[in-house]
Amino acid sequence: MMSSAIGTVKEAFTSVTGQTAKVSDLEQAIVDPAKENTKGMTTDFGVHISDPDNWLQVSNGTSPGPGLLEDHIAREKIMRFDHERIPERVVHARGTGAHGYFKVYDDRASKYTYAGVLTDPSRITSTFVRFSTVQGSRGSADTVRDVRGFATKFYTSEGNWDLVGNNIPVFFIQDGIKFPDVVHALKPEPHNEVPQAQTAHNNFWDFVGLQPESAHMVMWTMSDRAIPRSYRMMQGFGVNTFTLMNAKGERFFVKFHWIPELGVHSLVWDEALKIAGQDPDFHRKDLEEAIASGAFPKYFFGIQVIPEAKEHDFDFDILDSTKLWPEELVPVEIIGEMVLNRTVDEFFPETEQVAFCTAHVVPGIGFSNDPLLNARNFSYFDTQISRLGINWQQVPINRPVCPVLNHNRDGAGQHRITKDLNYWPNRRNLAPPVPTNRGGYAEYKEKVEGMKQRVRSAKFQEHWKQAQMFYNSLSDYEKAHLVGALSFELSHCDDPVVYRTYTSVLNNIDYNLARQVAINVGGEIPKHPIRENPGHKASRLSQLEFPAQEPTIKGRRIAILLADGFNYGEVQAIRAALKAGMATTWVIGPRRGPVYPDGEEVGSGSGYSADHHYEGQRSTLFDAIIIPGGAKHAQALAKNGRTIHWVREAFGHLKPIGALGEGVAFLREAVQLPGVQFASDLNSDNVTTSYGVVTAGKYDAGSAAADALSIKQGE
Ligand code: HDE
Repeated sequence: MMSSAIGTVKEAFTSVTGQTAKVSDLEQAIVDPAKENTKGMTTDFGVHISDPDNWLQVSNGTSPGPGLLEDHIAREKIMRFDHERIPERVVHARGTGAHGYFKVYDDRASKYTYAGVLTDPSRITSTFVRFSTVQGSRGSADTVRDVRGFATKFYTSEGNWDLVGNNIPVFFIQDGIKFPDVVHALKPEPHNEVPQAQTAHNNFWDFVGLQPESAHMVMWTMSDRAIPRSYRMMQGFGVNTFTLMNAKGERFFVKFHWIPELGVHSLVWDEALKIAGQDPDFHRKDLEEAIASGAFPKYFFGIQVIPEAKEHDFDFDILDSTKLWPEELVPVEIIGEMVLNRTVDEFFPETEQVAFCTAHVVPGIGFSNDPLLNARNFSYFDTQISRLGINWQQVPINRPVCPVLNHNRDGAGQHRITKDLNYWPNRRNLAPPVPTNRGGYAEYKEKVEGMKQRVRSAKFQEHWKQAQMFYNSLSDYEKAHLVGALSFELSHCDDPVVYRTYTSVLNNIDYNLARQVAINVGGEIPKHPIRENPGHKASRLSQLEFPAQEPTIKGRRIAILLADGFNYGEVQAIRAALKAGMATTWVIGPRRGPVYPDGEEVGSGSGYSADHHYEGQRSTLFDAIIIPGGAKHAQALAKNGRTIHWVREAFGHLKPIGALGEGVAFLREAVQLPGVQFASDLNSDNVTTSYGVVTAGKYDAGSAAADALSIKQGE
């Protein structure tokens, strides 16, 4: 393995909940007013301010007089405010970030690469991740139907490595020159800037209808993958084909994968739509809440590797970003994991200013001739200049944790003062190049030949097989969701040319799919298939094949629905059991504040504290609901339209609902569906489980709660 001359900074990490090298580095930039309370308020140039509330004016004290431009304190404050905004990202504007760390389990990847970050198990590498949606503006809702960005900055000893991925393994286009077109088409329409954060409009479907290479990605974006339950429960894919180089100088093609420990889970569409209004920051808060409660999100890191000699062994081109590498052909090797264990201190300097660039790779990792990657390597650097200025890599969140030294100088916002000579070669041998055998970045010596021309190579011309493979691999209800999603989106297109064209396009993928959607949206109902769908499938495309590593309720949000007169002992036991499983519990009562248990008079004593009231929250914001026993409480819940709606809606969204004792009667009344079974004997501890509804009489409350939640969503 090559050693690094520059990598003198050992990535330090004190404990799992401790501090990565990057967090220590950021501390130099942190200002904590609580620690500087002897100093008091100053101007930006450090002079104390006595009155930040009144603009200097000429006044007789009885009525305002003219304001004076001479007030440099007021002017500074207003001028700083006037320039607070920077351009939002042209895509992926809406996002949220967290710090974490990455480690590999052993050195097994050294047969493919000499990159220390991927091969040295003694290292803990600091990371910063930004999750995002693509289409909407910075202030748009989290739960919209969209691709999610999953961008990771690894602060390695050899420099920053940015793995800028998505939660979908393929992309809309094959060549980066089409990126402005696809983005213009999917963004709000130019004449009225509508719609926000969704592709349900004419221009998007017009574009993809005329661009068959998008078909595979469209299948993914119309699947449940595009409405994840949480950033903690989605996969990440590097999408592009990168390369790895080992110490012998051999090269391999590679695709990078993140697989969440908690499994891959989605919302249902009705929930996603409602949450977009009820809590537009749902995913942002979910990440923050999980980290704050110690349920640190974890992702396994995998690589798919193809030796250089096998590049042309597949019926698709492995450099085509509209194709994935089926795991049957190229298995995913899990080599490490990342844990996110720290929220940001301030959003703008960290999450907004973090700037990723696919061209940031470290020795041992390289590019391929993937024509999409080529464009990305140009675009990311370029866009950061307009967002952050030419010195964007000096911003604290972006600067590496290893030394940075070269002869690049000046530019707006230069923060470094570099002594001495600023050119190479120089007479004092300052900042010399580092040979590749001592850690300098080495390009692979690739033999290239051909004509200079604008072309798409042959295998890039086939667009349907993998779209079919993805569709065929889904379970029946995932297919039903996909039909629903296509029908929703195409119904929002009012130009018949658009929805007729797209329903015809679908007939290239599957005749029945095209028929169902065409019937729903008034499209071209096909009379016969125009292309055979031979039914080929691949494993691990359906998200059902990604359950949690271990059955877990870690980081799940559970609502306990209470009215006055509830069974206190049961609630205590339920909460303790859920807390032990690292779920968060929320008591929802008739009021935020005291709710009174059975035996305690309403209004007397301190009661039991409800976190929210029925109106303030909605069932959509929780993963499961529990209704404990208590006669008066159950009667009160049964008389309240809002609580009945709570459980009916949760049932409709396929969520586990648990009830105990008298709570069972309320649930039976509220659900009122023939076929759903409920515990009938309140004196028995037998548990009845039916359609995700778990009920018991005098069953041990803690176990009942745990049982209820072990039922998988969707069952
Ligand atoms: Fe991006 N993309 N992209 N992209 N992308 C940006 O860079 C671009 C593509 C992705 O949280 C921009 O800093 C081109 C694929 C993520 O800060 C910009 C092409 C994938 C993020 C840009 C692509 C992505 C971006 C806008 C086609 C999945 C957010 C702001 C050749 C692997 C990163 C910025 C963050 C952001 C260009 C295609 C993922 C303009 C030209 C494929 C996660 O540079």
